[in-house]
Amino acid sequence: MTTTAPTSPPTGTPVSDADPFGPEILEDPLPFHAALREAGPVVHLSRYGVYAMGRYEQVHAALRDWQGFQSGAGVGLSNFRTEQPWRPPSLLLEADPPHHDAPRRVLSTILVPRALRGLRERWTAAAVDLVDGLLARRGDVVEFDAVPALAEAFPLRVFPDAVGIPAGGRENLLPYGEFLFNAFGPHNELVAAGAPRLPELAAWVNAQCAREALAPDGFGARIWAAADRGDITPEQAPLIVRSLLSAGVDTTVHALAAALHAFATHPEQWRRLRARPELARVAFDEAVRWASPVQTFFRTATTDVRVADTVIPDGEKILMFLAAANRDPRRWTDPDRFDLSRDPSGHLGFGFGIHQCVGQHVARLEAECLLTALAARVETIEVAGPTRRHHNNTLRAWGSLPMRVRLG
Ligand code: HEM
Ligand code: OVM
Repeated sequence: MTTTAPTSPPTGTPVSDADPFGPEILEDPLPFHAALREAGPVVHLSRYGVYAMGRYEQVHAALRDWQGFQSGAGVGLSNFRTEQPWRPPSLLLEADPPHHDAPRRVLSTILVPRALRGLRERWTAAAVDLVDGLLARRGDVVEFDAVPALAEAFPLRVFPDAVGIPAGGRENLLPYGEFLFNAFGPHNELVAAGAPRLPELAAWVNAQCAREALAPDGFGARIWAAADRGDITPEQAPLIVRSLLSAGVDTTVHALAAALHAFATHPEQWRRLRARPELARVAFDEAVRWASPVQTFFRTATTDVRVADTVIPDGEKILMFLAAANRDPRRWTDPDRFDLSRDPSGHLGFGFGIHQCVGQHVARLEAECLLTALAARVETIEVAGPTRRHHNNTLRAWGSLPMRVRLG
């Protein structure tokens, strides 16, 4: 058997020395995504000794092939076969069948659309209340920063209550997620900057996962009830609650920010939504396709796997660019257009296959409630000043989105 040094790709495979986790590409990843797609179906990233895929066809195929592209060795750069994970691995995200099966079944039952029906009324009222509070101030033109005022405020108002965690300490949720999503990337400055607070944040999150910490009627209590029924073990329950607190906040915050930015820069699409508020759901999926708030995840080759003409050796890491696939012109007409009249289904912003986002119905319900409440009161929405990106190794995020809305 021959061994391949991690930085030398099979001959014929295109090589890139770009750093997709460096500040230039995080500021504007689109040119790199285009170059990656153009270079070939699979590219070797010499800087990290990993393979990368940016075309829809190959990313989709890898997401479907969980036998060849495993998650159990971690979905970040770190390879759990050789490196110690920074926290006990997720029983969903970082697990393969058969271990993945029971936690996945439990969580998908708790988060299916019909199980969320009872939340719609409460979340609609919460959205109307938030929007009214923001717009009540003065006159018929209002300015605010949409990141804290809407994109962060709404999920933080509804999601932790739905999980059933106590009120104290919720300010830890976003910083914890911020660290977690940085930690899927290389150990760069973004990870180093978050590290000092990690022990405190992780201890708080873990404490919220205990049965005693959780309200009797939330997602968290339903996970513990599944343990009582024997569907999962009592040791698994707190880790599954941890998945909700890990994956359920920053993702929706940045997705909502992306949707608000999309509308603020596409006034004709806002008019469409105003005329037909039932487009809110498809608008959110189109925003997730267009912006891909979760940009990337890794897999690990379980054997020598062939992608086009490249054989990726067993144990090598593969970086899948969901964001690049979501704008692949081979799959999408006019991929860079944010367009409510397209059918965005099949986008990879929530992943695909056995790990496809189990919380997607929660995310869509949040977005539907907030966008509908806004559309009912806001005639026009525009960018009101310099916007600022927030850099994260996995998330495409806004730090600030100054906006001006005209009521009507
Ligand atoms: C999985 C994106 C919201 C919980 C995923 C995956 C993606 C994703 C791309 C697939 C990961 C992979 O294949 O390795 C998003 C986006 C969201 C969002 C863009 C918001 C717009 C949520 C919410 C929750 C959640 C609200 C919780 C209620 C999870 C969990 C997994 C997951 C637990 C792992 C599922 C598994 O491995 O079987 N998400 N997510 N997500 N998501 Fe989401
Ligand atoms: C988890 C988890 C953490 C981060 C992201 C995610 C996008 C899942 O702990 O299961 O899915």
